[in-house]
Amino acid sequence: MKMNPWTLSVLLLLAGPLGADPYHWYVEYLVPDSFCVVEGSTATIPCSFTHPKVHRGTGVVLPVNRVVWCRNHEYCLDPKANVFNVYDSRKVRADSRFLYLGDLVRNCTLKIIKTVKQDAATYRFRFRTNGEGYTGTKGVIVTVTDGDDVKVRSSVTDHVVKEGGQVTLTCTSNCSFHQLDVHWYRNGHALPETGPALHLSNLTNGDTGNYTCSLDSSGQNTSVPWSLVVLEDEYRFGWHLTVSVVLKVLWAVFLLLLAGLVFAKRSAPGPEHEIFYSEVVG
Ligand SMILES: *[C@@H]1O[C@H](CO)[C@@H](O)[C@H](O)[C@H]1NC(C)=O
Ligand SMILES: *[C@@H]1O[C@H](CO)[C@@H](O)[C@H](O)[C@H]1NC(C)=O
Ligand SMILES: *[C@@H]1O[C@H](CO)[C@@H](O)[C@H](O)[C@H]1NC(C)=O
Ligand SMILES: *[C@@H]1O[C@H](CO)[C@@H](O)[C@H](O)[C@H]1NC(C)=O
Ligand SMILES: CC(=O)N[C@H]1CO[C@H](CO)[C@@H](O)[C@@H]1O
Repeated sequence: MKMNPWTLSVLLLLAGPLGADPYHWYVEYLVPDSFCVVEGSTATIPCSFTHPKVHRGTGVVLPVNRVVWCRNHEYCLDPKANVFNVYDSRKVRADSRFLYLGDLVRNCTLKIIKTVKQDAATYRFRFRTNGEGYTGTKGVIVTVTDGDDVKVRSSVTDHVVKEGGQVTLTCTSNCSFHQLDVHWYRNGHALPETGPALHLSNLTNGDTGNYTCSLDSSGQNTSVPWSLVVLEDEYRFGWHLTVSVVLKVLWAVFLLLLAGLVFAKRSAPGPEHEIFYSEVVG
């Protein structure tokens, strides 16, 4: 049976995703769907692409002749290209913070240096051959945070916890990408524990203090402090002790007064005694 190239390509497309498919168009962003960078730092979006090695109809090898990275546009196909395109191989701007580290064969890695808040967007890659183009529509959502949103959250609502109790503090931010590198501080001093959650159990007064977390080991971009007060049991015990001592003292005073009253009554010369005396004397 004789097949024309078109039929063959349709059959190949039906056969599913095949790396060896010579008609395959594909863009793969080698990062999570969404990731976050701290303002001022560098973001790299690793990316690779595949394009047909031959043209469906003519069988001619098609070199890629244009690559574009755009933001917030589904196909990077807007006439107002300058608004959406951050990189265009046809119009390279020397001063751009958007650097294309890729090539025209299979690597489409983009680097954004000195990220600013306005860089937060969905980034997509498009490439063209002479005949056709293809956009990786899935894109990558990049968020940029200044670190101001780093917060300590607690498993307890009250900042006062009883001695021996426990509390779990978690460090949250929009930059979840960085969460693995969380550092903890008590009163500004680094704690040995790292990671998004800090478990404090068997609390003692020594755990009282202001807790902060940061997203990098330099200690910059720390959260606002979360204060913990561990209420000592001794204090509670002391309070009970005071009450019982006061009660005992009151009881003792009462008994003394009673005894004094009885004694006074017995020793004081009453009218009956007078009679008695008078009788004796008389
Ligand atoms: C693409 O290029 C970048 C920069 O040269 C490199 O770091 C990366 O490993 C390359 N990726 C692939 C898939 O070749
Ligand atoms: C971080 O998240 C808060 C709400 O959780 C939001 O108000 C703020 O705009 C976010 N910041 C960034 C940089 O996305
Ligand atoms: C907490 O204290 C109890 C009793 O003092 C002890 O048995 C236990 O090992 C302690 N747990 C931790 C995590 O220190
Ligand atoms: C924690 O912070 C509060 C308010 O900023 C401050 O009054 C307190 O002294 C701090 N506690 C410690 C142990 O540094
Ligand atoms: C809010 C804050 O402290 N942001 C800082 C986070 O760290 C970067 C890099 O060091 C600084 O540029 C930000 O000012």
